[in-house]
Amino acid sequence: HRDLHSFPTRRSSDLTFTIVKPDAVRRNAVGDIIEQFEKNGFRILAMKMLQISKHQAEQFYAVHASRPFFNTLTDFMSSGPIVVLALEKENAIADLRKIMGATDPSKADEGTIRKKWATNIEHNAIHGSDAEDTARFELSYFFAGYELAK
Ligand code: 3AN
Repeated sequence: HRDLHSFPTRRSSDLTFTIVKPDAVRRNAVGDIIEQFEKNGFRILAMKMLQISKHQAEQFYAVHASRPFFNTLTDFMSSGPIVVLALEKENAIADLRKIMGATDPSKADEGTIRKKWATNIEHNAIHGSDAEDTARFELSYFFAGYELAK
């Protein structure tokens, strides 16, 4: 499955995947968060708004299946619309993590997206891929290769 959806024309480290989570959509933070991507040099390759089912959230977060927060996390992620984006930049994965801020917003640096918009460690406004293999899986979960800008 992964091999069918690899994106061979780009360096994997330059491509990442992000979600504006339901809490941030509810707070009308979509525009502000996308502005942060563009201001920080990310190019939007694909973007869409949708609501996922509980089952889809469980598939997407399968790596966290054994964690104690899996059930509330997947309830939350399926609780309202989300915005998913494919982003391109040199060193995209690491640089997105930098502007997101720490998972726990009380530990997030000033000026980060989570510092501004996250409510708590679970309702934390944004998801960003943490490595090349997870970025590849996450991109392929939400986008077909033909949907990405050239
Ligand atoms: P990150 O989103 O910063 O990569 P992960 O991958 O450790 O963090 O966790 C995935 C998601 O699970 C987080 N974005 C957050 O919504 C939720 N989460 C992580 N740790 C906790 C926790 N201790 N309690 C509740 N939810 C958590």
